[in-house]
Amino acid sequence: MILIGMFDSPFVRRVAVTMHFLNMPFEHHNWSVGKDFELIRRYNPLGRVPTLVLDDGETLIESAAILDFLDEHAGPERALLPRAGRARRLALQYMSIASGVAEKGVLQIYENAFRPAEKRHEPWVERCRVQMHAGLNELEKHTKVCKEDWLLSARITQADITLACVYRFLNEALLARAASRQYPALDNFCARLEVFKEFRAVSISAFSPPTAS
Ligand SMILES: N[C@@H](CCC(=O)N[C@@H](CS)C(=O)NCC(=O)O)C(=O)O
Repeated sequence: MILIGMFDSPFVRRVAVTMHFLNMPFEHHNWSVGKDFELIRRYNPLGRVPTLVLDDGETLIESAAILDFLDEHAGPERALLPRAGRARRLALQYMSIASGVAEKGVLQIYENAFRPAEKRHEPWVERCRVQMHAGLNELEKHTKVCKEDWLLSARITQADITLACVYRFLNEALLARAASRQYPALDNFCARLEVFKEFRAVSISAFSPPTAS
């Protein structure tokens, strides 16, 4: 399989980390949504990442849909999203908040990367910032009271992977510039996950925002 997209995207990274946890080898095309836009569009009509090209040439887009495929491919015993009930509901809830937070972070970055200074609209950026921090506060609350090693059960789930990838991305791209230690429970929880070989295998170096061309 070929995974398209840079690992400093939390959406790409959660797919890559998941493939490592599920022992699914892949080739990586480290293409940028900025300068490699036309290349990505050959595989994904939206020109977005992650995009996963399967061995038979079929192409999957949208990280949630890709993760769904990977879980199905891994089988019910190894799947990373809990199968049913409250654990599944909560996992999806945490993943939805984390993805929403990531999207709000990406929008703030794109405001600078893709929009000329005179066309930027600070109230819109501030709205994204408020939404991002509200989501992070919610995740901080859940992480603080979580009694097990993982958010939902005695084993790792997709909620843990998604949360760690999103938080790392935000730290690299946005939060480090703000006051540190805003989210101590998230700091501790995510640092613990980053030590796993599956996370280390998908390392991100210094974050650099995309450029428009
Ligand atoms: N909902 C999408 C979000 C993916 C996403 O936002 N990808 C960004 C990179 S972090 C992207 O492709 N940006 C280029 C664009 O949207 O034009 C997913 O989960 O796959």
